[in-house]
Amino acid sequence: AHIHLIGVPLDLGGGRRGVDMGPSAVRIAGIGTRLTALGHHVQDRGDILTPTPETREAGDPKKRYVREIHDVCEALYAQALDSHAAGAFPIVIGGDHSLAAGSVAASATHAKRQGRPLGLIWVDAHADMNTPATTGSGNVHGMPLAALLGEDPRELALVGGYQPKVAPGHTVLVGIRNLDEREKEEVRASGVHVFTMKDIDRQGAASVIEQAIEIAGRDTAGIHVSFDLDVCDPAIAPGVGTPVRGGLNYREAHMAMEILSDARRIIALDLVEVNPVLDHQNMTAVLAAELAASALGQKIL
Ligand code: DIR
Ligand code: MN
Ligand code: MN
Ligand code: MN
Repeated sequence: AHIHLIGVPLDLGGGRRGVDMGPSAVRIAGIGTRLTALGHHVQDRGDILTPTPETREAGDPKKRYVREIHDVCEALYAQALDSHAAGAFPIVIGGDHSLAAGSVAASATHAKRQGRPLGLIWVDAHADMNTPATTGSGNVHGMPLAALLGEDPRELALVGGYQPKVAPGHTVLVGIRNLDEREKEEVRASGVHVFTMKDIDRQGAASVIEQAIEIAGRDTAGIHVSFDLDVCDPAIAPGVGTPVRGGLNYREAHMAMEILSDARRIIALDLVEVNPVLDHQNMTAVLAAELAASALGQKIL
């Protein structure tokens, strides 16, 4: 396939600095050469220009830096939509997860042009379904899925000029284990399909990812996978914005990507929240690069 790498060194959505180094770390970990070795034609489109938090005012404490994040998401939307229109597969390397308001919007528009809705699999320790009304932190990286499904925060919901981008019936959360109390109510009321870490413990990662593909793939133009590295256990991915114990182990993470690859329904991939400041020997970025390879056809045998 033709693959476009798009770096988004966005570090405005989280509470701790460092994820702006994620795109660089994942490139240094060899994502390009790993994908080229699989026979793909890889084009690195460089980074989307993103402001540094120290140079801006946070603004509304319930949605810090939302204006700046909106601008970055619009630029990413245009770039990722170009990739889709050129027949390429965009891999967006973050940066904090609020960038998904742009990347998923591009995939939704691409699907819409084919007359069908988008399927979305959100792989994350968190649900990212807070809104300015429910957030405790004011950190916008806890809100992008709410924006994609609904109206708030409106600056992100309206990226690309329309809302919503995805329907709850085509949206699946996988691996969640850390929700805020008010966010739990939002998730329950939304009608999205949820596979928590407990579901993975009980049913197995393979079964869960197969069910997720079935739900997100049914009657859709394709599936966007938005992968927050914090879904992985801190033992294998310490370098993330917000580590949470009890996540996917190394083989579960790879197997999820391998099964997604085998299903041949993915049209775009986000790899977000890599934070080299907290990492050991770039291992989280290396994991992200390896997982990209598994998602794009690397086979054990
Ligand atoms: C928390 C943390 N739910 C918040 N969210 C994170 O600030 O809204 N998402 N870390 O990745
Ligand atoms: Mn996230
Ligand atoms: Mn997360
Ligand atoms: Mn706008």
